[in-house]
Amino acid sequence: MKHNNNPNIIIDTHNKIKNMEIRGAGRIGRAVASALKEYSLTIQNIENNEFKEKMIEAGGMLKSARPTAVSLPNAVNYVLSGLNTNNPKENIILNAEKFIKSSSEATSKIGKIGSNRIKDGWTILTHCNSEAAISVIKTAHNSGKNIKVICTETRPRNQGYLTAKALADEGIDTTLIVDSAVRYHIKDVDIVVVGADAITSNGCLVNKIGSSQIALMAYERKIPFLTAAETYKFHPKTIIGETIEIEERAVGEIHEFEEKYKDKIKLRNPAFDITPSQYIDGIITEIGIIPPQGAWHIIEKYFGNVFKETL
Ligand code: RI2
Repeated sequence: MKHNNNPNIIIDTHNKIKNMEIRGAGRIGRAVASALKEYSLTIQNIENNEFKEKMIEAGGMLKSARPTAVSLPNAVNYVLSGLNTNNPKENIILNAEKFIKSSSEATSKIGKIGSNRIKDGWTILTHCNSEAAISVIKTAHNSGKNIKVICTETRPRNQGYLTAKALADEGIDTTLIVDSAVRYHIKDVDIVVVGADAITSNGCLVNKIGSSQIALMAYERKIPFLTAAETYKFHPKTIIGETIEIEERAVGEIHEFEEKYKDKIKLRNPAFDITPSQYIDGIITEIGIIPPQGAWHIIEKYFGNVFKETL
């Protein structure tokens, strides 16, 4: 990727996503939409192909920041679909604003819909740090339900601490546990709600590493396992057989062994895993809770025309 030809706003956003200063699938989507809008405003001459070429190059650079969360390419493609119109600059700006607004609205709709699944007195288990899952939990709490939440630490980057603090700030009864303690605590859990980095056309969930083993434990205990996923978390290309790349992050995030062991002990750091659809009770979207089997229809409905691949 040619960094030199890309302006600061695009390089900065790319770097912040890569080093996880900007993280969480929804936030990443909104950040790239906003960066593309700001960048388009800096390009004066839009009469020739240069505008289009520059925007496409910027979109490509943003897409390359992290490989797994589909909100990233979906947001870029949605914004750049404005290039195929008579007023490309105007429509890039409009699309970026529309994406950011509808993403925020989707999170609160998911909160309202998902909170209906939570009963008074229940304990919810969540993993990592998901705006959409937190919206479900907060809405249940704000509607007067007396709930408790168990948050996993979410090694290696410990995003569970962010979730625990956000919930405690709302006055929600919050407990933080290490990831390996989930099976010990699952007897106290009534429902699991996690976020989503991508949903495939066959209804599988790609989410933070550890999600799939939690789903398996919930299945064993017959506890509902739900994922909260805006419709832009559905992966259009899985419908044509593409598979999703699981990001492997730097192993230094896990541990730094002393010199003596560096060549002797391998470290692996996959950031996401795949939960098969049979362990998922429902996908909470802004248009309702759909069964995993409904994922194909969502992709067809939302990505058939709107989210065209422009790169
Ligand atoms: P929202 C996060 O990934 C987590 O896996 C989380 O479940 C998902 O994004 C969705 O988050 P990371 O960026 O969009 O921390 O619901 O690797 O906020």
